[in-house]
Amino acid sequence: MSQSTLFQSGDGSQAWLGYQPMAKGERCDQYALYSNIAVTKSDDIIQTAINELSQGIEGLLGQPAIVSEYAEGTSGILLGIFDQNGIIDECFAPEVRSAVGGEGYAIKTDSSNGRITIGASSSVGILYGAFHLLRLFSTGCAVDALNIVENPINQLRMINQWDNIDGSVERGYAGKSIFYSDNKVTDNVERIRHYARLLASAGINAISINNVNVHRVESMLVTQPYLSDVARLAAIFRVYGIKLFLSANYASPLEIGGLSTADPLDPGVRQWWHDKAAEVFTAIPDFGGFLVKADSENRPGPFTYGRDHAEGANMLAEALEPFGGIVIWRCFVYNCKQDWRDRSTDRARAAFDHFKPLDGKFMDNVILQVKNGPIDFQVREPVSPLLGAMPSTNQVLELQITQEYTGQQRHLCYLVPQWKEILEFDTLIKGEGSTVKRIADGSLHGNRYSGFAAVSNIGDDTNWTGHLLAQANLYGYGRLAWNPELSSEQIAEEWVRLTFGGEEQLVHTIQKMLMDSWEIYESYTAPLGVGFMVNPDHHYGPNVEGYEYSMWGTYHFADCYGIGVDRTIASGTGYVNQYVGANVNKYESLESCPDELLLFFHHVPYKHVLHSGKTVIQHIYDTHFEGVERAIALSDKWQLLSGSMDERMHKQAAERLAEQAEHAKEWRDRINTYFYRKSGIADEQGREIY
Ligand code: GCW
Repeated sequence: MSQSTLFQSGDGSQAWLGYQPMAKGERCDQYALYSNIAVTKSDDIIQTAINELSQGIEGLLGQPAIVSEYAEGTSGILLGIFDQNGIIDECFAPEVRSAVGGEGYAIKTDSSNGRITIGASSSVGILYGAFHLLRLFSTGCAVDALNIVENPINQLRMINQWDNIDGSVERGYAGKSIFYSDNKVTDNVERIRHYARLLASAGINAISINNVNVHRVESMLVTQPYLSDVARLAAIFRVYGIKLFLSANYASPLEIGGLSTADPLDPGVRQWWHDKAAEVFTAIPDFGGFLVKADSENRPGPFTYGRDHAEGANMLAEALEPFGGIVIWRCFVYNCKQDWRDRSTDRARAAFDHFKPLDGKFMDNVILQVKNGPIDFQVREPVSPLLGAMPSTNQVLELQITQEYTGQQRHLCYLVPQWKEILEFDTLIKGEGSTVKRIADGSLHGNRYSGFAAVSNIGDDTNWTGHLLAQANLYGYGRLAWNPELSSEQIAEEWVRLTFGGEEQLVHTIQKMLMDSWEIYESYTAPLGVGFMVNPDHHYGPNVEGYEYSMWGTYHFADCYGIGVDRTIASGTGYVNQYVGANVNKYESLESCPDELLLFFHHVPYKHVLHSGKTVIQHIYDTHFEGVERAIALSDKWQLLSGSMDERMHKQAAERLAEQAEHAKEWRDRINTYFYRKSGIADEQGREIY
């Protein structure tokens, strides 16, 4: 590989916006034609677009971009909003202009006058267009005949930080918070600004900046002096087109407001929230609204006062409505004080049982946020039957980018393929074609609000995500929220090229590692959709009975005869009945239940034969032995890339991949030993089991 194609930025801190100097040659000469940037009219967001373009061009071409106001005949990159300047309008046919929505853009090359024009109906459209063009430059695409029209498919494309004001991050695996330390909002905003760039470049347009578990000090983020600090952060995100939200504590009137109740129907409480909303919107006029975890895992909520979730959420929604704010109400509600002997309570049923009866009762500015699966971000779960089940209620899909149950950014697990499966799942709620992606994009039910939310995976580690390759999940989430039709392979390839440069062997090696990683992680952890089997509390590492007798409702019921949770209508918890149409039979019947979810839906003997032809027990042994081999192979493949990227970046991932290979062995041995001893059935291949 030639020296010039080596990626130099070094430590991963630039993530996918590294803009490393290009090798001299045809492409470089082509891009050099567009190193002037001309603008018809600017504002803060367009200025951001200009800065980003300048920075990108300077990095790639090694020479500063020249920025000017548009004058007759200027060549280079031209930016402008439709209907403001004839020169922009002339570049695009009227159909093109009308096809560009609020956050969309059009890009067109006119090689006769050496110009690439980015036109949009808003400044943020220009910013997204600028990032698109930079992506083309950075991945070495031809730009001499561009004719692009793009709109985001999803309306809300949100990130949830689970950051606490003491600087810790709940389920954070990449260091401390970049937002807070020592019970204060940080003054060191450069990192936050850089984060805003990364998010906007991937298409994110909203962020909640504190943990959904809102503790005492965080509850005060809506009051001075904290509110001024929050306003400072809002200003950073604003110029990147990102709206700021706060997680709110439902008991605030009681805990910080000096009232004796937080009952949503109490007039004093209503007034308190109304005044609070007014105060917040005075400080942050474009504030997004509140994200709320209520009556969930010991957090306060309307249940304390005998009120339901609709009464609870609507009270906040009324307070925010005059200012255009919204309430995002999480549906992660279940009994977390269960007894394992009680076989009728099923955590998987809980969200649907709680919320489905409330369809139509929520105000227009309430959105329900529903986790992708009915349990909790496991490596494999069926799609939550609540998604799409409330046609008269706004919903967003919640994903988890942070790898709580998928290796905690010590193991490689590229999650985009998992998310794609979720999005393609057909709920059949309005007949065939009622896919989750059509629920998330709002087209299935035509709701006012819809979209994606996801728990962030970043912290103050130099490379943002601890595991360098976990950056692909953050990038991939944004890209998928923008356009769920993009393939996992495409997103992986894009990210690799942007992060490591374009050397083909390297691109294909890393892309393949990413693409294989989810399956590999699944193969050596909890089998066949049964989930958990992790150590309590921190959730890292194997512990088959870690949650088996606890109150959290996450059991696998393994005994000497068999394993799995009977969630059938015929003999189990009846969870299967929450699905619609052919999905009910698919999961109810042992014959048609997909292997990978078998133990989620059924309790079977160890000798039950899967569709694959193997028995359950042999499947467990085989996948665990193979999984370790494949984890070792990941590490070996990465070793071969030494020398084709900066050593520091290589080392970051090499260490994690080596740890993964070792830790996979521990998973293998604990799981295999447990089931060998429980079942008394030997491995057909006689491999070593302890
Ligand atoms: O995944 C579980 C986590 C909790 C988290 C909770 C939630 C923020 O273990 O740490 O709390 O879900 O989603 O509310």
